[in-house]
Parts: sequence; structure tokens; C-alpha cells
Amino acid sequence: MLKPRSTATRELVNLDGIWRFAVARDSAPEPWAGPLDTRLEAPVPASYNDLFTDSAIRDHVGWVWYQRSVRVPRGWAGERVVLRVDAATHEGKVYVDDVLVAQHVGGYTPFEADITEHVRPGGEFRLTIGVNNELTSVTMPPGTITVSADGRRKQTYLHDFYNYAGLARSVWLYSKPAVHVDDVTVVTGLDGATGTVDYSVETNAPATVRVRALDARGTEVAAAEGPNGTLRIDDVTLWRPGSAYLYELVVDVLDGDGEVVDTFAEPFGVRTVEVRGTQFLINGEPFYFTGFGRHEDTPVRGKGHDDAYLVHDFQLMEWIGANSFRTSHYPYAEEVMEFADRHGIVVIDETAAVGLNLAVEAGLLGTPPRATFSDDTFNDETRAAHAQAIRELIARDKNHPSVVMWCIANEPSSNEEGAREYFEPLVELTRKLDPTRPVTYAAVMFATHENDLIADLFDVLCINRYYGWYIATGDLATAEMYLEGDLRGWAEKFGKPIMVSEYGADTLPGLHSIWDAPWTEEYQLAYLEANHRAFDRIDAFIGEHVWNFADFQTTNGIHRVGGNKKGIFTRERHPKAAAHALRQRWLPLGGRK
Ligand code: BDP
Repeated sequence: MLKPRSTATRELVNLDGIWRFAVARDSAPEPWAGPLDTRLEAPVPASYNDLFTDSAIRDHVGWVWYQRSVRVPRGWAGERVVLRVDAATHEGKVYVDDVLVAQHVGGYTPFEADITEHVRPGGEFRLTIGVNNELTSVTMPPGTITVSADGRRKQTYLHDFYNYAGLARSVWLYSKPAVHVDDVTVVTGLDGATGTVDYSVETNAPATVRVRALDARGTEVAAAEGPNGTLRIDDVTLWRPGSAYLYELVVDVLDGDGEVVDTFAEPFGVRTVEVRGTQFLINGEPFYFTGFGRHEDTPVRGKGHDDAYLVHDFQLMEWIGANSFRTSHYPYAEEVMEFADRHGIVVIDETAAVGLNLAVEAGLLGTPPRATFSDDTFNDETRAAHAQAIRELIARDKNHPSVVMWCIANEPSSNEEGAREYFEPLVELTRKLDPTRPVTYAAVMFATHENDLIADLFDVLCINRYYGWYIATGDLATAEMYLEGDLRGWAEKFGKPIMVSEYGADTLPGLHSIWDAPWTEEYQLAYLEANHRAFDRIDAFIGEHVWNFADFQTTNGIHRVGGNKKGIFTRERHPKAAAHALRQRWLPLGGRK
């Protein structure tokens, strides 16, 4: 799905701002049948949960409504008019006046509707978007809805971040010509000093297609005709980690008279990615990942995208020597991906498949374990939703040079019967959709090199480990020994590159001790050092992603004090003591080891 852009043939209107807002009550009239009857207003983009003081809104399970009026620019006569929602978490229903024009499940990927037939250039319409936050066994991420004794519906889920909901990203109205570009795919390669750019363009109707590659100064460096082909860029400037360089593919669609009827411009970077033996190569050079698992999470806004936090977070990553991050545990806003493209930050791009693990449930609730993969739990329907999440992620992010690997799940129960049957078709699907990028999953603590059933299907072993925190708490000597043995087991059995995609210790800033006392700033530091000593002894080791970049909000639980405190930065982005030590380790590494 193309990101809406303004070009010579396309116009773009941003619909962010304050919208009318209401929580759907069972007794309420269908809100799209007229103006919302409400005193509440909510900003877009933002999660709605932390905005209001009424806990009934924060804890609401079900639909909420956003509404505003929109005027279609009068110059858009003869154009297609499209409405695009960057994210409605987790399900969205879009109404133009009283007409349902789009419905979409999946809270972290965009969707759009051609609304030309329902609007008039120069005219105004009532735009209503319903957003539902319910998670079930057939949503990504999954969840369960229960009814409490007093009749309230409650949402539970197995992932460790707050179920923020709403319109957390931008909403757009844009125009495109009747005959237009529908999709563009760019795959780059390297032939000596020449960059190769395989491109493919889809149009909605047969038309002549012309493409041009422009360098960063706008100079044309290659051109071709036809919907598919290969461009060659001599003396190419590569996209490199830490040193981004972007070209632009300008696609023109021409009518029978040779008139340009549509133009679209897609930025791209020329780089290659390859797993060879136990190495992860970018442009043929071994790459060592330093960085974080992160969250889209800030005070008040929840998961609402915010450009100020975007810039600041990337500044902090650069300051600390992080060359990469994983979009744990869902696709991030496209602004984030584009920023990573422009600044040479490497991304492991993850679906929202987090919580496919009922062993974790048993551990948390102390209940007897249920089978994770079964007709009654996560089944074929779950897998269909998971497959759709993979399709939408790759459709959205396939052209980002920053994205070097797909992570199709976080901590699934990969050691349980049924895991292989569940995952094998999903790995195949991912490879079919994108044969150029390695595929991984993040393995949970309970999955060891001995009992894991799926690791051989993947290219890179991403392992989440908490020795010294959940295991061997406060005993870092034992933790270091366990970790090394664990990693060695995986490395020796599979012969694949291995990285630790999560390791971390909850830390309360300001809490101190001279001993190894969990929760203190000193302990977080000592914990990281113990982990690093073990990492440095493993040959096939290709990277370290600390959990987490910053403290973040979670659901209530006795393991959480005002949220998850494993951040190297606080939720306000202040460094904890360990930040300075990480900086000393990472900056000199510079992506190599
Ligand atoms: C891992 C999860 C992550 C959690 C983390 C933790 O992947 O989402 O936040 O543990 O417990 O299991 O802090």
C-alpha cells in the first residue's frame, strides 16, 4: 500500500486535529446517523485512554466514535477522492455521512477507501470513524474478553504493554487521477560499483509507465520504460547503516497521447542484505546490531504518534550508539520507518503477533497450562489473521531500506506441540512475499535449543533472555553462566547467526545500592555487563537489543510498578545510570565486532 504523497498529480489534506469523541454505549443511537451527541473531544493522532479522567473511558471495551466534518477541495473535480486511516487500533469502521465506506481489522497497519461516489468537490461531509479495541483469539495481538461479576466487560491479554486504542496515527484525504499508480516495488542489488534497481509498478488500468531514478540532488541517474524492469546506477552511493543515502523512483503514468496523467515518487536506498553462515551482511559487510526493543509509548498520548518524540528518540539512540531497533511488538508509524531510512538506522520489522503463548498465561495466573495451538485456542483462524498481518506489514514496508529483517512473532510457544504446523506456512508466506529479506521470530525463555520446534525454519536466531532478572534474580555470576550455556547450545545446534533480542532489568531511577540489588540503577548496569561478557564469548553472535529503550505503560500487575521499568531511559526520556555505560560500549563498536 503506497503512502499518500503530494505530487504534481496528487493532493493531500491532513485531517489531524481535534475531533468529536464518544464512547459507544449499548443504548446509544447509531452515531453515524447524525452528529455525535457528546461533549467530549479528542485529538488525532493519540490513543484516547489517558486523555480523560473518567476511568470508564480508560477501561472501556468496545467501540468509540470519532467525528469531524471535512471539506473536499473544490479543485478535485474529475479526481478520485481517497480517505486513508494510518491506524485504527484495533478495528476501524469509516462512515462518510451515513454510508459505511471501509472496515478494517488490525490496529497497526493502514487502510483506505475510495469515497469519490459519496462526496462532491467543494462540498462538505461528516466523517465518522468507529474504533474498536477488542482483542480475541483471532486478532493480532490476541486477547480474551471476560465479564466480571458486576457485568462489566473486561479485556485481558498476554502481552506486556497497555492496550492503548484509538486513532493513534494520522488520517488523510487525498486525490489521485482516474488512471493511477496502485503499487510500486523496489528491490536493489549491487554489481561492482553499479547499483541495480529492480522495479515493478502496478496501475489500476492499462497505461504506459515510465520511471526515472533521481539522486539526492534531484539529478536523473537512470530511466526506463515499462511496468517492470531493472535500472542500473553507475558509481552508486549505497545506503549504509549510520550513513543513509536515498534516491527517488519517479513513476509517470502516460495516457495514449503521451500525456503524463499520474506521477508518484517513492524514495529508496540501494543496499543488500544477506545471511551467510553465521554472519549478517549489509552490503556484503558483517553487521553487529546494537540497540533496543522499543515501544510507541509516551505520557498522555499513549501510542499516539508524535514527531517531537520521534526526533528526540532517534537523537537519544544516536547519542547512545544504537544502530538499530526492533519494532517490538507491532508495526510502527510510517513516519518512524521513513526517519530510519533517512538516518541510516537499521530496523527489524515485527508484526503484532505477540502473546501466542498460553504457557506464559499459566505462569502469570498460576492456572493449569492450556495448549497454545489447538482448535479451542490458537487455531487456523488465528493463523489466517496472522497471515493477514504479515501481508499488510510487507505491503506497507517492503521498500524501506532500513528494514533488514522481518520478525513474524514475539515469544510464541515455539516449544509446544503444534508450533511447527502453525509457523511453517507463515514462514513460507513471508518468503514468498519478500524473498530478499531474512526472517526471524523472537524466542521466549521457555524455548531452548533442545525443545524449540521451529528455529530451523528461520534465518537468524533472535533470543529473548532474562538471566539475572526472572531467573537467577540478583545472582549475576549464575546468570552469566546460564546465559552462556544457553546461547552456546543454540549456536552449536543450528549454526545460524544469533542475537539476543531482549535482555533487561527493571530499574527505578534514584534507587541505589552498593550490592547486587535488583531494581537499583547499579544493578541494571551490572546486569548488562554480565550479559555482555557472555555475548562476547559467542562466535556466531551478531547483536544485542536491550529491553527496553524507555519505560512504558503496561496493564496492572504485581510485577509492574507504574508500568515496565526496564527502560534505559525513563518514560520522560531521562537517562538512567546504565545509559552512560551502554554508550561507552556501543559507540566504539560502530556496527562491527
Ligand atoms: C518479554 C516480552 C516483553 C516484556 C518483557 C518483560 O517480550 O514484551 O515486556 O519480557 O517482561 O517476555 O519485561
